[in-house]
Amino acid sequence: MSAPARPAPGQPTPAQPLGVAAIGYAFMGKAHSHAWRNVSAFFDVPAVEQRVLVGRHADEVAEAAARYGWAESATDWREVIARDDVHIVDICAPGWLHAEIAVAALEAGKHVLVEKPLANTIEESERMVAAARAARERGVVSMVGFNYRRVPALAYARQLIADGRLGTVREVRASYLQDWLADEAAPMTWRLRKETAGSGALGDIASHAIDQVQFLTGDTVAEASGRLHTFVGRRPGPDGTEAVTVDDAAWATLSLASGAVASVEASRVATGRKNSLRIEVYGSAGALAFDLERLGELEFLDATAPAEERGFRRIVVTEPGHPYAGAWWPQGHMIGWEHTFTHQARDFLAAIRDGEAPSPSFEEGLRVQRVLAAIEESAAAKSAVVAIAG
Ligand code: SOE
Repeated sequence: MSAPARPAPGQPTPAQPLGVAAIGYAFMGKAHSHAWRNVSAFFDVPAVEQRVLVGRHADEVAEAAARYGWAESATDWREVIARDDVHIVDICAPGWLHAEIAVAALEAGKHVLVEKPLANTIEESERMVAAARAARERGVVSMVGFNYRRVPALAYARQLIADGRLGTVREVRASYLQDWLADEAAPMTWRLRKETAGSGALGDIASHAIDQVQFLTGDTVAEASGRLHTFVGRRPGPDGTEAVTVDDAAWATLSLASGAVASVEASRVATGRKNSLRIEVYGSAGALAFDLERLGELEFLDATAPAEERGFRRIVVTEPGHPYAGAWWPQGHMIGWEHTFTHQARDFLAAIRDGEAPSPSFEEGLRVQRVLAAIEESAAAKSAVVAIAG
């Protein structure tokens, strides 16, 4: 670990706690609040104070702030990012707000953590990357919240692959299946409008799968071909039914720079699948399999073992030597989905302390965005293979 960096201008000295403001108090705001509340108790990172929770509706955000441990609530994010006692801005708002808030916060010298996907469009993502680069010169840190990188089993899978235990990676199968939209009566939300969400299952959950493909293999997607489909075209809203303008499901095949090939499938109408991010990686010397619905386990096959002994073994990823696990409970005592956000906050705070650029950076977020855009372009063209720039 490098020597602790001097605090960026406007940031506290190491002895002072970092003040956090979170923008958004729904599902992601709740998950991030839980992480900020616990991170300094379980990990050796700078102390944080949950200063302000921001949301549009004064009463609701005040109630959420009290419940989730925030000192205050507010409705105007612009006033909040101007405060001297706020050093970290955590953006949990819908995608269409990411770019405006992130750029303003970075320009104000605040460290920024933003929920995935980075933004709704390439243009917004590029603006965010430019602001993050300029801020980095001033010691200001930024990161995208692809929280599944912080599932201990997936972080360990990456280590096994990097250590060569799979040999040459040939194939990755990644699927992310949910069913909260399987019911045609499920109501309209901002997640089903292109202008607020950017895309449907593609940006919301295929983005996680694509990030995992690149994270696990350390490789980059070079080409994509894709297909999108909307099964339920209208959904009930407050004023009658409304048109759904995003995909319910997405499929893609991806070529990686190394020559490996990945398939990605994402659906929010996969009846019976609740939150199933499944990843399989096949290499010349071994294979791995993971399912988020059993997130404490990793299956590993060592193909160098004698054929008679070969088979997938189930590793319970709770040993002190496994990533993040040692900070929690004795081995075998499982942690859950919410802990991935605590691990994410841990890595973000460690990067601030050490003056290092955390991963996934906004550049990595933009790279995922380019893959999403290529899948959309290919789907619209109904056959094309689209090359990914950069
Ligand atoms: C909704 O589909 C959602 O909450 C995603 O937005 C999250 O990123 C994923 O972790 C769980 O599902």
